[in-house]
Amino acid sequence: MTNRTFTMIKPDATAKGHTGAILDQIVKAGFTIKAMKWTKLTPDKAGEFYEVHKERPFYSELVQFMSSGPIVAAILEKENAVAEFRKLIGATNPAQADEGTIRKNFATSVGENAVHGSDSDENANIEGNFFFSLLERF
Ligand code: FUP
Repeated sequence: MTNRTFTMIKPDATAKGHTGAILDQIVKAGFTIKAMKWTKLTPDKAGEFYEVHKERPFYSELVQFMSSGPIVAAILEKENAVAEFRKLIGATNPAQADEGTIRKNFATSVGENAVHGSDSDENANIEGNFFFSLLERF
């Protein structure tokens, strides 16, 4: 699984009409789309996805935000995908993100930071399985 990662284009970015531009940047960076869907998380599903952050002070705000509008969920493939994609999206806080990264280009704050990218191969697998059945990935 080391060549796959999982991403979401978050509600702030879909609401602002950045979906196409973000997908274009991802594909131009050499990632292949192996699964993709336009969907919306319920608060319960968002809470489940971010369960690991349950004790953090920003958890309820995060759950509220991530269920506030549509998202794009996708499984991406590239050699060394997890690390390469983290590099492409930039730091969690867009103010600290490098020039040209997706978060520098499209995010507005730590909370509303345009995209998610898995932080390990193990989580990429878990997160991909959260959204996609075997019939929905290629
Ligand atoms: P990242 O892996 O870069 O998405 O960042 P984290 O796993 O540290 O955080 C997950 C999500 O929690 C972030 F995308 C946004 C949210 N968050 C906040 O809202 N406030 C914080 O201080 C840190 C994270």
